[in-house]
Amino acid sequence: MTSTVRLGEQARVAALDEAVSLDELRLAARNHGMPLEALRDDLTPPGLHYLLVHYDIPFVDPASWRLTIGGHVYSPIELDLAALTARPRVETVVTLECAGNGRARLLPRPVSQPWLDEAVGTARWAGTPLAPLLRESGLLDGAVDVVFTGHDHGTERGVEQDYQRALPIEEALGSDVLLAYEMNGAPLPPQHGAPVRLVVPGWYGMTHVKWLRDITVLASRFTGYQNAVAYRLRADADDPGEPVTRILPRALMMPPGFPDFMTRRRIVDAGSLVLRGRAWSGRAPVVRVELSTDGGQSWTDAALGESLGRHAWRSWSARWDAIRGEYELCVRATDEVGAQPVDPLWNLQGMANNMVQRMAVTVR
Ligand SMILES: Nc1nc2c(c(=O)[nH]1)N[C@H]1C(S)=C(S)[C@@H](COP(=O)(O)O)O[C@H]1N2
Ligand SMILES: [Mo]
Repeated sequence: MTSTVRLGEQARVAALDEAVSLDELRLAARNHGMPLEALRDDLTPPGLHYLLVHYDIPFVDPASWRLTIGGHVYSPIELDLAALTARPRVETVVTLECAGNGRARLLPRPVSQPWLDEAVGTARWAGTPLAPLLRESGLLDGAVDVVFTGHDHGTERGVEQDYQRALPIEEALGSDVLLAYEMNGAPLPPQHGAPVRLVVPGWYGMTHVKWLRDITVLASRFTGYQNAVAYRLRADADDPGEPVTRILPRALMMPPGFPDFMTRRRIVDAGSLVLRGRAWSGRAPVVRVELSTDGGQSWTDAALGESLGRHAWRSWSARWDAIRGEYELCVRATDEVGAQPVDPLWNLQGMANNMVQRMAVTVR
């Protein structure tokens, strides 16, 4: 049995009747979701973009910031911010989603950041492509993984660590992978990785390492915590599981009408209305969005809006002739590989649960 499996045994699943704990609430108060009404915007204003920070936000001085590229390379590189921003500049609109989105809707509930549906946001990231820099560092034969290390530090299930995530070399050399220094036309805000973060379009959030300080090429598989223990789809503690990689399809609806304060149930006037939202997938292009007004028993097609880019969410709209009564609205996306499941796909750490969104609505 490998250490991968043993460390995973500490992942805790709540008892069936166990309420969200103060520890989970503390995480949820720090790491906020995107208010679903922000689905109206193509680009999420930075303060409304979801936020996930494993440890503390490190405050990094841009003047003394350096990035090193080393390891299994011929000529290691060190860059300051002026040298990085002087390199070719690329902009790309990318939807980011936390791999734990949907976790709190699993039964039993894996104990961690308790996201419902809202751990998502879309930004226009500007930066310089990573691949040319890796090539300039003189990659040696036999490179396997590229490890990205942030400035933040903590312990997680007993393991002290810098936040580190590795990408297979062929993914790290992808033409759309960026070292980003701007979000929606402004320098990165502290919470989103200032001064420089990694952006890997199409991959779940954990890959997009913030407060980047070091890039290390390895001639073997990275066995660090965030790759080998966290972010795996495990059936149980003995299952090493498959790694979590690209974003599965999901559609979300902008809540119609107005909310009840405590339950967030929507109140809508009877009549014809247009429901709107966004859909995305990092795995394959979204080809269809469907709406259900009867809790997922029957579905009708929504109209898809224009694409903002391969890895940006796409708007959808659907007309609903709302008649007085109580409803559960559902929406689901289908990409070229398949549709979102109506029922959740359970795993030990609550990763990649893209079950359909459900919204309680009263039509008056
Ligand atoms: N250095 C560092 N990078 C990180 C994290 C972190 O805790 N430390 N969290 C990751 C996770 S799990 C997610 S979902 C995204 C969240 O990005 P955002 O807060 O900019 O939305 O950042 C990723 N990058
Ligand atoms: Mo995440």
